[in-house]
Amino acid sequence: MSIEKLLIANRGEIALRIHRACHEMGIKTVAVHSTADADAMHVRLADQAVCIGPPAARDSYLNIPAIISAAEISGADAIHPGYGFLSENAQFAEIVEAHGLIFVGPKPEHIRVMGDKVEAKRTAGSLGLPLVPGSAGAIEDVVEAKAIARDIGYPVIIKAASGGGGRGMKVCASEDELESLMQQAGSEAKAAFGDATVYLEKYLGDPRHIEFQIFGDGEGNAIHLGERDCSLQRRHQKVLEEAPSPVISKAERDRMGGIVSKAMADMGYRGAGTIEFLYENGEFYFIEMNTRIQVEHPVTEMITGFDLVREQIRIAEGRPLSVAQEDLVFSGHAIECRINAEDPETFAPSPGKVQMLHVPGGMHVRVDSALYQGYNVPPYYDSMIGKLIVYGRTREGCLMRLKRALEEFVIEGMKTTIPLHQRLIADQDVQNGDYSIKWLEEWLERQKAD
Ligand code: MV4
Repeated sequence: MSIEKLLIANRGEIALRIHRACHEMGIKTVAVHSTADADAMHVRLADQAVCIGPPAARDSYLNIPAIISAAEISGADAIHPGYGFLSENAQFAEIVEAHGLIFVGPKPEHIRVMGDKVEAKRTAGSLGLPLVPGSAGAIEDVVEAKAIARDIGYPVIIKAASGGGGRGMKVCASEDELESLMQQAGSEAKAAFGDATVYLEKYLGDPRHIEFQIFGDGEGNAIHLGERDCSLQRRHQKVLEEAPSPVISKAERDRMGGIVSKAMADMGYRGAGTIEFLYENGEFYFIEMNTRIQVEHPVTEMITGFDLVREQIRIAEGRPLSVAQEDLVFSGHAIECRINAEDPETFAPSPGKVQMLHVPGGMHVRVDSALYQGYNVPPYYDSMIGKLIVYGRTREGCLMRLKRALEEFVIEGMKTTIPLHQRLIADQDVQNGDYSIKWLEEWLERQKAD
């Protein structure tokens, strides 16, 4: 089932990333766009473009009938959802397939299972992934919650089954707070996701966020591409990611990589996926699985030389995995800085017209961005306008090159987080790789103070 024409159901840098992979494979592309994105780079470069609605995402990039119609009108035979928007919508994947189109992504049933955090955890446990101690499934009542919390010990964390990405979590320090926090978590989850289901876990105080990239062929074979350390986050938004993690040894990578790829093979997983862990005191604890290509995938590409989007498309065409685990070599170090159109101190969005653009270049420097001089960054979408990804043979060399590349980067016309990255990578803890998921927000507090 060769793909000849692929519809890109996304915008911004990832739409461009997918377009590039397609053209390198001889596949024609169809861009879809909102009225706000008529002048976007992915629309200009694609072989065809279809306007699918007004600026609001729910009426355009989330508008399933409009996207399916665009695929039919343009004669596309596949749809790539990118990240965000419809990428983890199992129903969308089903509808795409029901129209005889190829969905470039996992089997709908796997998207659905991993979208429910309770089901995801149950599945991960049954596949042999290490879990955070906690309730076996959803918690029905306070008596049960108290028994489990006493058993695992406080503090505990209450999470929403439909949550994910940090939404709807409550940390509970002692039994007196448990009942009221459970009620709060349940009603907040009901309001936000239409589902009050919650579950309980031991609260880990100072972990790192380490995620493994995997690929499956959907027929019982899977590989891993090592880990990424994404601990530097603000309000559950990643700011800087790196591969490999500064704290994971080759032995640990091989061991955990073996466990995750065996799990994905056993589940019959298809396509790209990420298994997220918290890592504390030398132990991994599964928290969630993402069933999409991720923003930070380029750091894995840099240290493996393996094109993840190309592989997604090949697997969607029904081809086997293009590399065996033993042929994958991890070499050197890569760091990605997410560049947002935001005030680097207040993080207030700062959309506007690109008055001047100079992107860094040189050896081992990659910029994934759909910006161009004269482009108007619209205010309706995520503020990420690009990513700077830098490779070095060593982590130290990578940081030096990143500093150099950030110095070269010029974006005029809006505020960006480039100055934030310059301050961040100058910090001794970041230089030492000595940070946890709490580090960035604490550092930002200290920065405000001086
Ligand atoms: C946790 C945790 C501590 N203990 N679970 C936040 C997002 C969601 N993916 C899971 N999250 C967390 N789960 C237990 N048992 C702390 C977090 C967390 C976090 C995790 C990864 C990256 C950044 C974070 C920031 C705050 C809290």
